[in-house]
Amino acid sequence: MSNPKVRRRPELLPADENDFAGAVLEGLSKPSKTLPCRFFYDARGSELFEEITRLPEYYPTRTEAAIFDANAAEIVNGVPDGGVLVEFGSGSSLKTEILLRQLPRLGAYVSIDVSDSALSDATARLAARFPTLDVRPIVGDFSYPVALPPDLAGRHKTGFFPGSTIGNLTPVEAVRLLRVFRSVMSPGGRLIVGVDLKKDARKLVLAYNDAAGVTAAFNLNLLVRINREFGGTFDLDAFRHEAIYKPREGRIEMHIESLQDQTVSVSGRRIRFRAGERIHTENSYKYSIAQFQELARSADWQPRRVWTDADNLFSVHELISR
Ligand code: SAH
Ligand code: AVI
Repeated sequence: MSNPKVRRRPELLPADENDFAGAVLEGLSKPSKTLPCRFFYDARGSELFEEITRLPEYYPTRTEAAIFDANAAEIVNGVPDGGVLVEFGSGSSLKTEILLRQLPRLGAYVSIDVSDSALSDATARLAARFPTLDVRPIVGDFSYPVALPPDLAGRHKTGFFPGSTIGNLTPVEAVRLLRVFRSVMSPGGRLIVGVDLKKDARKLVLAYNDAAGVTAAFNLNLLVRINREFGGTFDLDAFRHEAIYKPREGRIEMHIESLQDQTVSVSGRRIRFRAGERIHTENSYKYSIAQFQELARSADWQPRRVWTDADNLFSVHELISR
């Protein structure tokens, strides 16, 4: 039976907030070339990310899910009946189901993501599994204060930001984002954030250089997307995936490296690459618990409880608006 409360077509934010063409040309024209990681997530990119989450080397997803499984009742304690759960970068919403099972009287679940396809698939699945849940998908960039549906104003909001997606921002950007979330959640509000922890560099490097090459395909899919959407002429065989750990910055960096001197055309513009030149496509910062709590305080959130796994691979933080 279909759920009349579920909006199957996600709401759309203005297109200029998602200006892929401008960002691509700007990023590829810089002396050190970059591409923003939020553009990984077209339909194929979202599928590849889901494949990554099931890889033996990629420990974050299953470790965080196990933390939710073990502590779900405690984590949702603080979500009042009729309250709203707002998830940023919800993707497949699979881990969210662990919390939703504990929240039969939730007022609404707002899922925000740049990936239209991931949101639509997740919304359809949630409608089937949670027939009475009021799901409100919004396609958009969470870096901007998202206007929540007006009928939810005045309800208590709990923000949910799992997956260590916060690690894909620099610490300065992360503080800015946490302030944006505070404004979306105000007045009051609570935030549950998943954060990958610092650990042995070899384990980290393997998680981003899997043997099956799925992470490489995820990274190079950015070039496939540019070829398709902007008449790009990237030869996929002339570039390779690279992921390295930078201990000083405490981050994994993903790059796409040119294997030869070459010129590529994008939207009619010619872009030169030297052999060995790289496009920086993603950062994935790893924090200690104390480091992340300090970062949260700088954004005017008060850290409360923290949940981790026995091997201290991953952490889930509860933050309260100050
Ligand atoms: N929360 C899920 C998915 C994490 S992958 C999990 O924990 O498994 C990161 C998700 O964030 C993707 O679904 C991607 O489409 C989305 N995303 C990345 N940058 C975004 C942005 N700036 N605004 C909105 N969504 C974004
Ligand atoms: C979504 N994000 C937290 C993932 C990460 O681990 O930084 C994206 C990813 N990149 C490569 N593998 C997974």
